[in-house]
Amino acid sequence: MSTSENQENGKRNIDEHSKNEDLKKNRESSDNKYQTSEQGVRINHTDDSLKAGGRGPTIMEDFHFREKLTHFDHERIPERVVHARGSAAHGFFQPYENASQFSKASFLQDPSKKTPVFLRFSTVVGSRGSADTVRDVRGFATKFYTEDGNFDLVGNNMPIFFIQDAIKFPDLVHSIKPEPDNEMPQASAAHDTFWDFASLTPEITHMLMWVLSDRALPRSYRMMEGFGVHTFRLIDKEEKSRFVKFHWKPTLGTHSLVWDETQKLAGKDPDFNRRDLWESIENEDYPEFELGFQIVEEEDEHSFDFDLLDPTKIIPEEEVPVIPVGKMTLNRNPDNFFAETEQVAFHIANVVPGIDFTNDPLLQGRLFSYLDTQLLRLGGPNFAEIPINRPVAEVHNNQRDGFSRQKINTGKTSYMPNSIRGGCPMSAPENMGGYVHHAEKVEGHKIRERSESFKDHFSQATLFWNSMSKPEKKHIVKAAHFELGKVMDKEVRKRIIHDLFNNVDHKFAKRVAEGVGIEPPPSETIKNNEKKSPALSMEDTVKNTIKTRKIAIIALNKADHSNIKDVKEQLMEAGAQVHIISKHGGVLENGKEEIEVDKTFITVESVMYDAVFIPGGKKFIEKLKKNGDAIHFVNEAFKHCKSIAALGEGVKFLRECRLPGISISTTIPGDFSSEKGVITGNPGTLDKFMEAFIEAIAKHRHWDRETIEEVPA
Ligand code: HDD
Repeated sequence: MSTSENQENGKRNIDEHSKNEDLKKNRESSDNKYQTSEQGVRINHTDDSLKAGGRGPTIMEDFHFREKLTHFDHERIPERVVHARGSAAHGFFQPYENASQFSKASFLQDPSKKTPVFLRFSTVVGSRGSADTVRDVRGFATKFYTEDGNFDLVGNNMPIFFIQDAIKFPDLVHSIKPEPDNEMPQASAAHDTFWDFASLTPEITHMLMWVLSDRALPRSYRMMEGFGVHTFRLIDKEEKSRFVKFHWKPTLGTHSLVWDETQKLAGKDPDFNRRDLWESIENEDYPEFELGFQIVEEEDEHSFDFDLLDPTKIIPEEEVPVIPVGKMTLNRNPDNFFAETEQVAFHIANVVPGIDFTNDPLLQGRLFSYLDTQLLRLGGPNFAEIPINRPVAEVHNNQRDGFSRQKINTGKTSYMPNSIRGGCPMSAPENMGGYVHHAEKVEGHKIRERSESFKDHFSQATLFWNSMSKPEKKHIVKAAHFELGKVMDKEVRKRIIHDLFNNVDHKFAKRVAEGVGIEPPPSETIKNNEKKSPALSMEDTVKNTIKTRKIAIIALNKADHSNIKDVKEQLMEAGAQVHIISKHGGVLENGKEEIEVDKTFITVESVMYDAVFIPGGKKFIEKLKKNGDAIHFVNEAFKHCKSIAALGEGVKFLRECRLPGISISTTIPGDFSSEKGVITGNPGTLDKFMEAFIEAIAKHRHWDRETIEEVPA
C-alpha cells in the first residue's frame, strides 16, 4: 500500500472513531488537538521525513524529524539500582484522632484533615521489565505531602533487613543481582553468589526466614503489611522523644500466593500485582492500610533482649502492641507512569518536625544513599521540582541553578545573611515549626566495629520459625529446597544448613538438608528457644471478608442460568468480583436467555482467580466433562488450595475431576457438603451453600488438603 493510501486509511479510521460521541467530545474539548514541536510550532505532517525528492536522502533542516528522534533516543533514564520495578498510586492519609501525645507532626493532629500521599510498591531485585510474582521482598514507600513539608516513609513488606550496617549494602546487592558474567538469573536470589554471601553473613539469618516464607509472594500489594523497619523517634510538642516502629496493616489482611502459582503467573500475567492494584482502584475498591505505632519510652530503650538499633530485629507485637493511629486510602491511579511512578524520588532523610532518626547504622547509611542516587537517576539536583516530588508546602531557599532548573528565581540575592532582600528567606524560628534535630547526647571513639548488642543473629530467626503454622513451615522448607537446589557449590549449601539453619532449628536444618543432598547436621549447635509470636503467622490474619476477591464461574451454553445469577449476585453483594469464563467470547445461551461471557480459557487461567464455581445444567455438564481446559482449571485451583463450589449437576463434574481426599456426593443434584474448601449443594440448599462458599473464600486457602501433590496440574 502506498503512503498516501496508508494515510487515507488512517484518516478513515480516525473519522470512524470520531463518530463515538465521547471521543468526539474529548477531541473538541482537548487542548492538545493539534501537534506542535517542543517550541510550539504546529506540525502539519509527521509520517514522512523531509527528503530531497520522494526517493532521495533526508535533509538536515528537517528540525521536526531531528527533535522527534532526539527526544526518543533520550527517553530512558537509569533504572533504580534496586526496586527498579514498581507500581504506584495516589491517595490520602487521615489520623483517627489527635496523636499529639506521640508526635507534633502536623499530619497526625487533626482527624478531619486528609494529607495527600503517593505510594510506590516494588520488587527489589528484578529489572523494570521483570515479573511481579517473583520470590522477593516488596518495597512499600510512602510520600506524605504534609503542610510542613514532605515526609517519606521508605519501608518494605518485611519488618527487618538482611544486614546491620549500610556499608554492606553494595555487597548484598551485588550478590543477589544477576551474576556479572552471564546476567543470570533475573529477579531471583536462587543462585550461588547470593547464597555464598548469605552463608558468610550470619546476621542475614532472620531475614532469610522471612524471604523463604510466603510473605515473599504477596497475593496483592493490597494484602501485605508495610514496615518502616528501623526504630525511629517521634518528638512531641514538649520535645520529648520516644522510640517508634512504623507499621502498615492492610484492612483486607495479609495473604500470599503459592509458589507454583507465582511461577505460572510470571509467564501468564507478569503484571499480576500491578494489574491488581490498577484495576482495584479503577473499580473503586480502594486499598486501605492502617498506620500503627509501636512506642517505646526512652527509659525502656535497654529493656529488650535485643538492641532497638539493630535492623535485623523486630519488637514482638505481643510485647509492645501496635497502636492504630490512622488510615491511608489509595484512590487514584497515576496519569502517567514515567512522570509519576518512575520519577518519584524517595529519600529516608525527608522527615518533618515530629519525626527524627536513631543511630541504627543501616538507617544512618541510607541517609546518604538516597539523595546520591536521585542525583544520578534524575539528572541533577533539581529533582525535587519534578511535579510528583514537589511538596505542597512552599519552598524558599538560596539553592540555585543546575541541570533542568524549573523555578525562575527573581532578585539579586542567593546568599545569607543579606540586607538587600531584608534578610529573606530567613531561618524559621523554632516556634514557627523550624526543624530542630533531637539533641541526643553522643560520645564515643571513632571505630569500625559492630556493637556487642548486635551479635545474636539467631534467636529471632528461631522465634519466626516457631511462630509459623505447619503449612507455613512446610512452605519455608520447600522454598529452601528450591533456592539451595539452584546453588551449584556444595560447600555453600552445607554452610547455609550447618552454620545458619541449624542455629535456627535443628529439625528445620535436617528437613532442608534432606532435600538438597547435604549430610544433615548431627545435632543442635545451640539450644534453640521456644518462644512464639502469633502476630508473625499469616494464619492469624484477617479472614472474614471476600471483598475484591476474584471468582471464576465456568460455564458453556446450556448451563443453568439461575444458578449462575444467584451465585454471582450473592458473591458480588459480599464485595467479590465475578467473571463468567467460557470456551469462547460473546454470550451463553440457554433457551431464550443469554448471559454475557467475560473471559475465555484462552485469556485467563485459574491462577488469576481466588475461587471457582461450576453451575448445574445437564447438557452443559456432559459437554464440560470433555473440556480439558475446564478440568485443568478446577484441578489447578484445587492444587493451589482455593475454594471450589458446584451446584446441581455441577457436582457431577467435580466428581469427574477426581479431587484427591474429597468425597463428592454421588447423588445428583448433590446434597449440601463442605469439606476442605470444596462445597457442593443443590438449589434447594442455596442459602447454606452460599454461606459456606463465602466463608471458605474468606479463609483464603485450605492448607488441610494434604494430598495436593497427587493433583496433575
Ligand atoms: Fe533502599 C530504594 C527500602 C536499605 C539504598 N529502598 C528503595 C526503595 C525502597 C527501599 C522501598 C524504593 C523506593 C521507590 O519506590 O522509589 N531500603 C529499603 C529498606 C531498607 C533499605 C526498607 C532497610 C531497612 N537501601 C537500603 C540501604 C541502602 C539503600 C542500606 C544503601 C545504603 N534504596 C537504596 C537506593 C535506592 C533504594 C540505592 C534505589 C533507588 C532509590 O533508592 O531511589 O538508594
